[in-house]
Parts: sequence; structure tokens; C-alpha cells
Amino acid sequence: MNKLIPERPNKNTLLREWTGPQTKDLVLNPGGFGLGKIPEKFRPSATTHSVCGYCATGCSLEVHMKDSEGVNLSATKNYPVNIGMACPKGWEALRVLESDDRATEPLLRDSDGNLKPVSWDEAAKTFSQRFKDIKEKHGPEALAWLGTGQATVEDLAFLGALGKFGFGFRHGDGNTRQCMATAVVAYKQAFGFDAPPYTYQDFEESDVLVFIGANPCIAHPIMWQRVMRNKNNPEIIVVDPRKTETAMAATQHYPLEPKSDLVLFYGLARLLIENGAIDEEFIRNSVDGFEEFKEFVQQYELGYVSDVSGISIDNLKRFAKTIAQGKRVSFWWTMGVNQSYEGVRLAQSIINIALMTGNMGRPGTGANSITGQCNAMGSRIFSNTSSLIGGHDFLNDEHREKVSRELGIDIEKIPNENSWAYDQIVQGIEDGKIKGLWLVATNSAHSWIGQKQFREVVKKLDFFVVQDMYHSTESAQLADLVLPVAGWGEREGTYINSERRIGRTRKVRKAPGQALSDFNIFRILAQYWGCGDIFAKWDSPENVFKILAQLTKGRPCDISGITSYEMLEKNGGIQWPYPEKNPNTQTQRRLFEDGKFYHPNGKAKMLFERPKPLPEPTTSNYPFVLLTGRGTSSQWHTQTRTSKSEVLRKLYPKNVYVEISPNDAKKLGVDKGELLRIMSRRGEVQAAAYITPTVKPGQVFMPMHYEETNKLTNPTFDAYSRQPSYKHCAVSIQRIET
Ligand SMILES: Nc1nc2c(c(=O)[nH]1)N[C@H]1C(S)=C(S)[C@@H](COP(=O)(O)OP(=O)(O)OC[C@H]3O[C@@H](n4cnc5c(=O)[nH]c(N)nc54)[C@H](O)[C@@H]3O)O[C@H]1N2
Ligand SMILES: Nc1nc2c(c(=O)[nH]1)N[C@H]1C(S)=C(S)[C@@H](COP(=O)(O)OP(=O)(O)OC[C@H]3O[C@@H](n4cnc5c(=O)[nH]c(N)nc54)[C@H](O)[C@@H]3O)O[C@H]1N2
Ligand code: SF4
Ligand SMILES: [Mo]
Repeated sequence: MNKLIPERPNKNTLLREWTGPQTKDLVLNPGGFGLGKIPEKFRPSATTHSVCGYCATGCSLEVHMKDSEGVNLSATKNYPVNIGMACPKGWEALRVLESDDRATEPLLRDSDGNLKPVSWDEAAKTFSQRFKDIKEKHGPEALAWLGTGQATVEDLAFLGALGKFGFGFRHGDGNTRQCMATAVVAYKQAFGFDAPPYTYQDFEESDVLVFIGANPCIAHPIMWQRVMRNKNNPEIIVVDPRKTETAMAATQHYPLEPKSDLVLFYGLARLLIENGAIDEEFIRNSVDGFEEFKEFVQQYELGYVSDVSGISIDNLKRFAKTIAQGKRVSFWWTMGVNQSYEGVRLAQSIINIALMTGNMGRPGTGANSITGQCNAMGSRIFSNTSSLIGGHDFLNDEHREKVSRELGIDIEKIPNENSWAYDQIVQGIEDGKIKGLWLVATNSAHSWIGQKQFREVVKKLDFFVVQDMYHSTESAQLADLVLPVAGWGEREGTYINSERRIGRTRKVRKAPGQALSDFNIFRILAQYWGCGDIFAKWDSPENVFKILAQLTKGRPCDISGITSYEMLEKNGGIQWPYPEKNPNTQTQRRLFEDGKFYHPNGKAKMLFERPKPLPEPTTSNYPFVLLTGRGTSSQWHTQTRTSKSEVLRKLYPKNVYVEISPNDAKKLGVDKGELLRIMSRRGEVQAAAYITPTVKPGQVFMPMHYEETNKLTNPTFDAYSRQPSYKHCAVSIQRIET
């Protein structure tokens, strides 16, 4: 093991925040019991494994069982993803299940407007009656669901199949729209299929790693640990307006002007072409559109690129030279790229550079989008929202026929058009076109970019159902019906992680009260609706997995060779593809090793477009750029889960804060910790000043984990992916007079 990874947390290393005790300390938990001092209550009698249910790294956790109940956790040593490591959220995953605000029985809003407990029978009857009434009166266009990337593959597939084929909801989308839509569209257009090409081994094999709009030290700490194991003494380049934890650990940091990335990457492409740093053979055999791209980037001369991006000409040259000299260059991007009003073209500008320099399909290379949630990849393939279940296309009649045949579903029930995206669904409610909404495992009333609009429009709905682990979420509080759900650790299924690895997650706890797994809720609702017979074979998560595996046959994501959960467990998870015939059985696999892509001619396409003006530039009234994102590795999204752990709560500030540069703080006369008023054209909030040189003058940063942040953000979207542009809007800052 690399010496950078301490055996035990060490306060002198940057890694201390997320490196838990190693497996030899097995049952020592971060709550603080020493070996030999484990209270009887926590002393385990057996151990099992389960993939973590937070981020897309997909670490395996060892769950220590006592009397058939998981009592403690440690990180699995021999799993190819995390190799004995886990971050604080993983270590505390069991604790967040024990909380007073767990939803333990269905709740229905009564005539006085209060949520009152009802039986599952009444809940299921009400669910189908109310939604059926809407369908009869206003048609299927009036019904929509919003799903997630945090449920299992089997649950997402069930929700999507039930929603569209069973209940006949016209519209369905998920929180993956907020997160991965840009990467999905960028890959589909460039490669011919939504296919992140890498394997985590690439973190260790590159000699140059470029992170764009990604802060893995905080958001994907165990991926970062894999970078720390790289033995090539790599150059690590970070492109981020802020000096993030990742930027501090890098060898080169380019703090570009927010949203100037597209100009920067076109400029870099021009420099690389000028310097002859291209792989002509790879381009000839595997790429379409290079000549047009070469011509297009001619206009991005150095002086202009430097002016727009704020990066000096010398640094631009250094950046290009590092890529040119690298033998194995990998490009990694996350939300700083995806969450942009021109995210798709930006992701493709990164893909273009990887393609033209031949950094594709070889160890340590690739244009690699890092996924967010534990099963965002499962959602992309199986949720039946933006693509037809199993990696198919709603607009392709052959695909519809295949799905109809394989699943035994009447082809008339399979839509031949795409449904509305998240923002269009919200707008549809506002316009009175959507009357019924079903929210599953997402907390839009906090996380959505148009938070204010969302909170207002749900009041217009005839019926609003929220299916969640907790009754206290901002969204559940607004619902007409709350369905109580078993969370991670209380149900069975699989997730697909960022490197396309399918891993098993297990039930190690009983859900509290009458909470049921999403899977069982879907089975009940199907029966009450009267479409249970379509799903007769969908009687257990593993059986659904087998059906889905067969359904992928012949698609790039073919996993028909995976025949059981046991097989997944024996192999330390399995990456897609894994076809029935002649599968490649290696533990670490990357795509495009043969230089062949998924377009009919086998080539990748270069796509590009002139950058667009900022949707909301700063003005004298709103002179600051507000950046948003992840705050600490101990906070997860809207905090419904992580705020329930005492240990995690100690690791982050309780109240919302705004990061502001020392220069601006001085100019405004702001003291450390002082409460500030932050205003955008959408709203006004208060937040404590956190004065730090990690943000540049003129910029401020607020973490997304506090509900205040999305009162300010600006609902603008990428034209191709409809992903929200969370990372940029104009705000003003004022001291609050005392
Ligand atoms: N602890 C923790 N981990 C998480 C999550 C969590 O909530 N908590 N959520 C998970 C999910 S769903 C996701 S999607 C990922 C997100 O993971 P990341 O995308 O790595 O995290 P963010 O902080 O949202 O954004 C990354 C960076 O983008 C930068 N950025 C902002 N604007 C620009 C720009 O114009 N250009 C560039 N180049 N960069 C910019 C921000 O300064 C920020 O540092 O994290 C996952 N992991
Ligand atoms: N300003 C700003 N806003 C952002 C972002 C940003 O960077 N900046 N990032 C965006 C991104 S990338 C994302 S992914 C979203 C995340 O936004 P959300 O999806 O709204 O955030 P979560 O808090 O993860 O919400 C998940 C909900 O599901 C519940 N839940 C957990 N497990 C289960 C389960 O097994 N079944 C069911 N039924 N429920 C369950 C949880 O209690 C929680 O209420 O936020 C987006 N919002
Ligand atoms: S890095 Fe992600 S998958 Fe691994 S333990 Fe932390 S939250 Fe879980
Ligand atoms: Mo995300």
C-alpha cells in the first residue's frame, strides 16, 4: 500500500478527513471504541458485504452482524474499488437509519390540511384512485414522476416500467437530470452511446491527470485515494475557479474565470494542434470531424483565450505542454462542467482533446465523466426516463418491439416519444398541464434550481405523493401522501458505479415500523392499480435483475452474461459490458481499446459550437458571482441522511455559510463569522461570512447542503441536456446593520 495512505488517521496529513481505520482494526468505529473495548451490544457474530449507498465511487462496506442485524461497519479490504478505505459517510451509514423522523407509516393529508397516519391499504387505494381520476379527467399527459439515482437498479427499473407501461404516466424524469444529463448527451453524440470509458485503475496509471470542475477530495474521496496510489509521480492539473482541497493537492491549478472553460479548451486545442501534439493515426482510424474542428479553433488565439479565461499566456502554454508531453493523459470532469448552460459542448471540448491526442482506450487515459450518486449510472440505463429501459431508445421502433417482446408488454403501452425533462415537468405544473406528481427518493423542494417555483407549484397539484425514508424532508412536508421507505441497508439490489461496475447492496437491518422497500411498494401499487399481472415475474430484486440482464443483450451495455447476485459478489462487482458470449472477464476494464466507437461507422465524432454569452452576468447591483457545490465530505446533498449522525454533525458547520475572499471582506468591512445578506434576482438569504483566499475577489461560494442556496440560483439550462446551470449566477452581498 502506498505510504501516502496512513494506516490510521493522522492529523498531519491532508488525508486525515476521510481515511478511516484500516480493516485490520475491523470493528473499531469512528465513534471511538478501541479494540477490545467494544461493548457487548456491538460485538459482531458474522460479517457480510454491501456497496455504499451515497456516492458513485461504489465502495464495498463490511457489515458486522449480530443476531441478523448489522451493528457496525468497516471498509472491505479486497474489493477492487476501495481496497480497505471508506469516507465518513460510509463509516456512519448505519447510524443515519436510527432517527426519530424516519417515516414509519403512510401519512395522508386530511381535510384540515394535516398529515395523518393511515394503513397501507388506504394509502395504496388512495394512490391509485387519485391518480386514475386525474388520468381520466386530464389524460396521461397530466401525470409525472421524478425519480432518482439513489435507488437500486431493480427499483429504478420497476418505477420506470410501472410509471410508463403500467400506470401510463406520460412524463418521468429523475434527479440524475441535475447531475449527469450533460455527460449522457455529450457521450451519446460523440461516441454513439452513453459510455464513460474508464476504470479506476486509470487513476493509478496516468502520468498526467486533468480534473475539470471536479473536487474529488471532498466529493469522491476514495477516488482521490486511488490518485494518491499513482506511482508515476503524475502531474495533477485542476481547472476550477476556486482553490479547492483538490487544487491544493495538485501540481498545477488554473483558477479560470467561471464559465470560461469552453474558450479555454478551444484555445488549448489550437495550441496542441499548432505544436503538432496530435495522434494522426488515431484520428484517421477513429475520429470524424477533426479537419472542421481544426479550422474552427483557429479563431481562439492565445491573447483572446488568456483575456477570457484569466489564465496567463505562459500558463496556457504550460498547460498545453504538459498534455503534449504526457504519455498517458486522463481528463476527469464533474459538476463544474455538467452544471453549465453550455455543458454538453464543454464536455465535448474535453472529449475532443482526448481524441485528437490519442488519449483514449489505453491505460491511464480517457475523457472521463465522474458520476455523482451511487446508482446514477443505473438510472441512465434502466430508469425508463430519458432512454428506453435497458439502454434503448423510445424513438427507435425496433427497440420498442424488442422491449415489448422481452418484457411481455403490449407495444402500444411503450411510448414512441421522449417525455418532458425535469424543468419542463415543473413548468407543466405551473401551466396547469400536470396535475399529479410522484416524487421518489429526491428532495426537490430543497435541491431544485427553481426551489421557489417548485415549492409554489406543488400547491397547484391535484395530488402530490412523496416516497421517502424520512417524513421531515422539505418535499414530504408539502405532500398529500407520504409513503414510508426502507433505506440503504434495509433492502436488496444492485448499483452501477462510476466505472460501470455493478455491485450488490444488501439488507442488513429491518426497516422501522411499517416502512417498506421501494420494491415492495411498487409491487403493492401495481396490484392496487390493476396491472400486477404485467409484473408477475417481477417478484424479487434478483429476478428483476435477471430479466434486465437479458434485456440488455446486443446493446453496448450488454450484461446478459451476469446470471446471479452471487456472481457479482464472487467477482468483486462486474463492469459492463459482460455479454453472454465471450465476455472479457478481467476485473479492470476500459472501453474503446480497439479504437472502435458505437456510431455505425465505428468512429467518434468531434462536436463544437461557438460559446454563448453568460445567462446572468454580474452588474453593479449584483456584482458577485455565486458558485455552489459540495461543502464537506461529511455532508450529503439536502442532508436528510447525513444530519442524523452525531459523528458527521461534528465534522461540518451547522448553519449556512458563504465563502468570501479576504479582499472583498475588507472592502465591505466584514468580520469573520458575521451574518451577511445575500441577494439574487430570485431571493434573499442570510449566511455567515467564511473569509478564505480559496475564492477569488468578485466570487463567493455557498454549499448546496443548506436550503438557502437554491433560493438564489438561476434556473437556466443547457439547451441539449436540459441540465440546470447551478454553478453560476449574480448576487449582491450586504452587511446586516445592527
Ligand atoms: N460529500 C459529498 N460527496 C458527494 C456529494 C455530496 O453531496 N456530498 N454528492 C455526489 C454527487 S450527486 C455529485 S453530482 C458529485 C459532485 O462532485 P463535484 O462536481 O466534484 O462537486 P461540486 O462541488 O458540486 O463541483 C465541483 C467544482 O466545480 C467548480 N466550478 C464551479 N463553476 C465552475 C466553472 O465554471 N468551471 C470549472 N472548471 N469549475 C467550476 C466548483 O468550484 C467546485 O469546486 O459529488 C458526489 N459526492
Ligand atoms: N445549488 C446547487 N444545487 C444542487 C447541486 C449543486 O451543485 N448546487 N447539485 C445537484 C445534484 S448534482 C444533485 S444529484 C441533487 C441532489 O438532490 P436530491 O436528490 O434532492 O438530494 P438528496 O438529499 O439526496 O435527496 C434524496 C432523498 O431521497 C431519500 N432517500 C434516500 N434513500 C432512499 C431510498 O432508498 N428510497 C426512497 N424512496 N427515498 C430515499 C432521502 O431521504 C432524500 O430525501 O442536488 C442538485 N442541487
Ligand atoms: S467515497 Fe462514496 S461510496 Fe465510498 S464510502 Fe464515501 S460515500 Fe460511500
Ligand atoms: Mo449529483
